Amino acid sequence: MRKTLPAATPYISRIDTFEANFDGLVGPTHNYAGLSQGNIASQSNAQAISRPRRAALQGLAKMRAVAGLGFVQGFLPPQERPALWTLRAAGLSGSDEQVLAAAARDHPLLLARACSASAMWTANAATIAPAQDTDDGRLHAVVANLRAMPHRSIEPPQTLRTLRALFHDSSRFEVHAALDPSGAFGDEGAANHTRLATAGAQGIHLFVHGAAATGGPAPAKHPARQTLEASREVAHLLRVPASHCVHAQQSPAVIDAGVFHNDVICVGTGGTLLHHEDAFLDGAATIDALHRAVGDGFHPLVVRRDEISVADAVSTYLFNSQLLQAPDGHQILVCPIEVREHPRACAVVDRILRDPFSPVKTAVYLNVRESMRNGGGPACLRLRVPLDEVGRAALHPGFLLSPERIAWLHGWIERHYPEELRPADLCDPTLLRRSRDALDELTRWMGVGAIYTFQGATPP
Ligand code: SUG
Repeated sequence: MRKTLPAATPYISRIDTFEANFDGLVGPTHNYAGLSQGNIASQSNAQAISRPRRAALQGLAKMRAVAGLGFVQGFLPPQERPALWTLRAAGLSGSDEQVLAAAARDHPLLLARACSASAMWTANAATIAPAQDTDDGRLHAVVANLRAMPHRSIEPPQTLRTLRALFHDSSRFEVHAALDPSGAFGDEGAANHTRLATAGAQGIHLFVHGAAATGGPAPAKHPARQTLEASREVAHLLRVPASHCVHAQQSPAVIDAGVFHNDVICVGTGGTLLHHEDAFLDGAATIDALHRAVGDGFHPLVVRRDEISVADAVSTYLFNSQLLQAPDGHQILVCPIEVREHPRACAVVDRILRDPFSPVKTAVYLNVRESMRNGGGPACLRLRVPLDEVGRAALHPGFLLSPERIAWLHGWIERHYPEELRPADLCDPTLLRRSRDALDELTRWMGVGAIYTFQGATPP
């Protein structure tokens, strides 16, 4: 069934354990700088005019829609940008205005990296294992190091501060710093991780890497961002038993076709794994291993290449839809509207909804086009956090949303965000000042104290 969105309902889940989603609030410097090699949308929209206000409102509308479907919804605040400390570390000095002017004149690429609002894609913030899966009964999160892309590698210290503020109760949560990016550890967070679980059972964790640092099959054109060594270390830090982990390699050919994260070609929740038949290097072995680990409740939904090509999957972001499981077990696919506009992608969704054995019963289409044009769909924009009511009550409430709080954020975005940004606007000191004022007001409203460098937060 296609659904129009229902009016907002109370955001309380009625089941014992549920998945809360923390979406990245798009920052005021959202722009198109073509910074991500291997990400086709980022490359092809380089230097286009961006619309930060529209981007943030689209993201907020998605949060409202998912909350309105009855799911617990939270947000992670934007990071401080421009990241002036990265420009100073590169040797630029003087006042903030002078640093920005020198960067624009002599180091435009460094300036673009320092201005990226890429922290909006919180699927790359961290990897999470819920309390019921870990050997010490606490939720563990490992911040992603994002070392593959220079503009993203500056995110982890702030992500650590932000997640430690959210998960502030150390008797229930532990947030680990990112893996050392030197050597074998390239980690992209939850974008390369899927937790599958059937009712009441401990979760099975699927970790997907692009290549092993020690060699073996690897893409020829584009970087393999996630390494096997990083996935193994993350699994270890999460304190998930090895018997509950499955490691699989992405097909190098799909990385070269633009699948820079596994969540561009695969999404799962509950017992369901929706994926393209070309997603994995050895698809049959991966599905077999998951079947053994998850048991009879495992439900692979395979999309054949004669239904949709990898290229069309990448351009529509069909598999970057958000898959949500309602308390009664039925699942909802939250797709980008690009899927509805593409006859083959839309036919895949309709086929899945018609399949009497498919747990996916509903599709919802949302417009997050400003993010899509940088290669971020609905699933990239959210970090999943499986919780029970006790865990939820232990979260910092400033990160959680209600209809009133969404309305406040709406007004805050309208007050502070620029309508449009061109590449030449990034060095404007007014953008820096407006962004800091906005974040200052936001964190005061959230009640989280000083978490940003400009507020005097000490780096962890
Ligand atoms: O890392 N784009 C992001 C998109 C991340 C999508 N996330 C997931 N698939 N989970 C990236 O490539 C583009 C920024 C620019 O070019 O201006 C960018 O960083």
